[in-house]
This record gives sequence, structure tokens and C-alpha cells, in this order.
Amino acid sequence: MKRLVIDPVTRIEGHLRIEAEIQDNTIKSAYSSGTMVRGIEIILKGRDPREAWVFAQRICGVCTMVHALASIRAVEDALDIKVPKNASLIRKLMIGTLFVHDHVVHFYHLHALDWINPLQAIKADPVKASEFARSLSNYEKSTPSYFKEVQDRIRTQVERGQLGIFNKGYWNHPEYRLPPEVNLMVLAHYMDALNWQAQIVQVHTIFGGKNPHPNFAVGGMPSPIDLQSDTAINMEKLSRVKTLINQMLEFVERVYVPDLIAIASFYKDWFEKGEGIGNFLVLGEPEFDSYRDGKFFIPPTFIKNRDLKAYEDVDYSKVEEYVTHSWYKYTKGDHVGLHPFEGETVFNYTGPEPPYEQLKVEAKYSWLKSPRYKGLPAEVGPLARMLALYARNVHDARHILDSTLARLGLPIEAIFSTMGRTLSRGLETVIYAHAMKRWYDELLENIKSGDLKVFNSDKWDPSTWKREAKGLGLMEAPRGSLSHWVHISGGKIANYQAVVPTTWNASPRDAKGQLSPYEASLVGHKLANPTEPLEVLRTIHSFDPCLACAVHLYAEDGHTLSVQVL
Ligand code: NFE
Ligand code: MG
Repeated sequence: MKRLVIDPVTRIEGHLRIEAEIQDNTIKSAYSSGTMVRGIEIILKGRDPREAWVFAQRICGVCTMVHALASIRAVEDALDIKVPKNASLIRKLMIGTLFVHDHVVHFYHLHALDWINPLQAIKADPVKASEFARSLSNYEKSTPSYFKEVQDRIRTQVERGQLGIFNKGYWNHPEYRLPPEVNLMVLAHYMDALNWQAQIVQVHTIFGGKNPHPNFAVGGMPSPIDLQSDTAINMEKLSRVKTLINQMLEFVERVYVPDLIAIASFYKDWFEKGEGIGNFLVLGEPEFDSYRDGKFFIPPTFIKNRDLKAYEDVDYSKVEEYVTHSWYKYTKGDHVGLHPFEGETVFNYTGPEPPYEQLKVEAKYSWLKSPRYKGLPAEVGPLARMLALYARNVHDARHILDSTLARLGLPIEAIFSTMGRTLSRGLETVIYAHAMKRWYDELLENIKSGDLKVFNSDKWDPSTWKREAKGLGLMEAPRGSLSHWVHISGGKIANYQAVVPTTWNASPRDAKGQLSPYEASLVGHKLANPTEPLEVLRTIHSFDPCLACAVHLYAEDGHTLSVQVL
């Protein structure tokens, strides 16, 4: 068997290496490895819990606020801090904006080039491209002149031999199957989305001062509401938010989802591969920050072996992380699983010294731990959430999913796949964009009723805290279930564990040798040309990987231990 190595996997966030055993151009086994580490859980120890979110937020700049909010929710849970309604609604509007932003950017700028071939767009007839686009939606920019303008730009780039962002694609790969007009249409929207995404994040700047990494606060939000003020959240700023929400909804419904369905209709075989393990987990998005009232926007749900009828509620005591194949060590030995409240983050790099050809996959091979639920690997993310909503039939999910699959002439089983994952991401974006309109109306109504409160200072003084406190912060992040677990002792953080979506999906094998979703999803893929592993990229990108942002690991004497990038 041959070992295929892809390192780094590009068009993702962070550093991911995939190794796969191939025989007759078919993947027999696969290994997923996170190749860099930061240790933010260690940095947080001993700090004031009220400032933890600022450090935790730096875990990532793509899901730019989720670690801040998960951290804040964990601390609010531990210290029993109630969040004012306005603050919860503002946070929700910021979450909604993040989902729409992150999913659209993923679809066009990180995933679309797995399906569209920009060089083929040169051959398109802009009039036909416009007719095709108009048959899908009434988006105003779908004119022949707009498409021709985009086509002229890419043609000039190609003629000058300066492909820029489209350099080094596998553009002669036989798996690119779209007609030139569809390539041109999606390419035009790729460009369009670049400008659009820069606008809509203004919701974060209005409520949180900046993006990436907007400001938050334990106990509420740091943005005062005062309709008479020029600088606080006033009517002008709220109207701007409303306009931006409408722009988001328009782009999602008239551009993103139609493009997604168009692409899916040409790649129906991708609804038959890339599933993974068939277990799906949603830890839950609370309706009002705390999970303790049992109210959820996305309900906690566990689905085993694809069985949507036998879905289960979630027991948070059944989450554990293993380090059997991760470069960490546990006091009790590396074969046990630890619940995050008992979690340990102690480095133990036993990997090959760079430069090296391949990882020692029978031993430790990743900086990611292996989270498991009830001892089982489980996929988190848009597909898991759509399945949870479908199983429970909330947010009209059954109608949304069934009608979309019917348009494509596909049964519900098709959703358990690479393309199903990509489709689910688009459909949940519609759900979030519509919810934002409701949250906006609720916020306005609450403000108009005279409630301007955004911050609760009752527990600001540490002398009011219990000596020992533990808290869980839940947050459905764009890539899946995020949970932060904090133990506060004597007013300081005694232990802090973040169990992150991409950790669930991209983890290495566990103590029982069970594969993670990334690893399992690749098995059986047939590669048209192993030197251009486009098929692997399609499935891995369908998860929208985000490895923790790049920071080198230093040994005690200060020299860099960064692993080799091939
Ligand atoms: Ni860095 Fe993230 C999301 C989180 S994925 S992008 O979504 O948490 O690991
Ligand atoms: Mg962690």
C-alpha cells in the first residue's frame, strides 16, 4: 500500500495534515493530524475568570467570537450570573451574523474551487450564464454585462499568466464537471461575496466595536443602549443593523442557496460518499445563554447509527477526551478518557523528529485530543444540526430539507454524505438569517418598552463568589458544538478545558482505535489521480476545517519544534 500525504491541506484555517493508505487508487485507511499547538488552556490557569474570554477568543479569528462567548457563558454559569435580555438578544444577533458570514465565506472562498473551475469560465456565453442564473433566482446582478465583466477579468489574468488566487489549482482534473456557464456564474458570486462579507460584519462593529474579535463582557454586553445618544446604540445604529440583516437574507436566499443547489445538481454522486461514522452530536445552542432553563434555539441531540427516529437528549457528563494518539499525557495513563472538568493539558511530543516522511500513526500523531460521547466518535456541525432539527422537526427543518432534496430528486439518506454536509450548511444559514429578523424585532420591542439594561453587575465583586465553582459554556459554533468547561477556585481559574468542533471532527483515533469523522469519511474514496487528490479536498473541506491558528511549539530551551511542511 502507498501512503498519500497532504500537508498542509489548504483553503482551511490552521494546520492540518492528512495521511491515507491507498491501494488501486482507493483510500483504505486515513489519518488526520493537527500539526501545531498553542496551549491556551494552560495560559488561562490562574487568571481572573472575568478576563478569560479575551484570551480564549484568540483561539481563532475565523469563528471570531465563539470562544469569547463560550468562555463568558461558562463563567456566568459557574458564578450564577443572569444576563439581561437585551444582552442575550444582541449576542444572538452577533451569532447570527457570524453564521451567515462564516458559511458564505466557506462556501465561496474555501470550498467552491473544489467544484468550480474558474479557467472554464472563460469559455462561457455570458448571455446563457445570465439566463441560467435568472432561472434560479431574481438576483439583480445576474446580467449578461456583469458576467461578461467578470469573465474579462479572469481572461486577462489567464492571458498574462497571473492566476493570483486561482494559482496551483488542479484545473485539468477530470472531476471538474460543470458547464462553463455555471462556472462563470459561481465565479462571479465568489467575487461578489468578497465585497458583501466586508459589509455585513458591521453588525459586529456596531455591537462589539470591531471585527474580528469583537468586545464582550461577563454579565452582559459592553455596548450601552441610549436612543438619545450619538455614541451609544441608538436608532440610527439599530436601523443599520436591520438593513444589514436584510442584505444577509437576500444574499443567502438569492445567491448562496441557488448556487449551492446548482452545483449539487451536477455532482449527485457526491451525495453517496464521504459520510463518516453515522453518529451525530449537537451539544446545543441555548436560547438565553444558559442551558440550565432547558430552552434551546438548537436542541441538544445525539443521533446514533443514522437513526433519526431514536434520537436522544444529551447527557453532558458523558463527554470525554482521549489522548491515546495525541501528543499529551494523562496522570492516570493515556488509555483513559477524562471528562473536561477533570481534563489535563500536558504536552508529550513523541512524534518523529523533522524532517520526516510520515507520521507514526500506530503511536501518537496529532495535537488534537479525541473527544468522544458515551465512548463513541460523533460528527458535529451543520449536518448534525440539520439532522437534530429534522428529527425533532423544529424551525420547519423537515419541510426545508425534504423540499430541497425533492428538487434534486434525492431521498433523505442522501444527506449522509460530503454534498449533504455542504447542503446542510447552506440550509441552516437560511434558518439563522430568518431567526435574526425575529431577534431584531424582539430587541426593538424590549427597548421600546423601556428596558435599556445590557449589563448585570450583581456579581462583579469576587467576594460574592463561591470558593469553588464549576461552569459549562455551550455554543453552537459554525463548525459544530463548542463547549468550554471552567473550574474556579478562590476567585481564580483552577482548570480550563475547551472542547472544540474541529477537535470532535478531526481528532485522531481513540483508545479503542475508533476513527474520527474526518478519518472515516475518506475511506473508500477513489482517486482519479493520486498526485492531485481533489476528492480528498472535497470531503475534508465539506467539514470546514479549523485547526487552532498557527503558533509554534517551543521546547523548554526555546528552540522551535515546528513540524515539517511538505
Ligand atoms: Ni476556528 Fe471554530 C468554529 C470553533 S472550529 S473556527 O466554528 O470553536 O473548531
Ligand atoms: Mg481542548
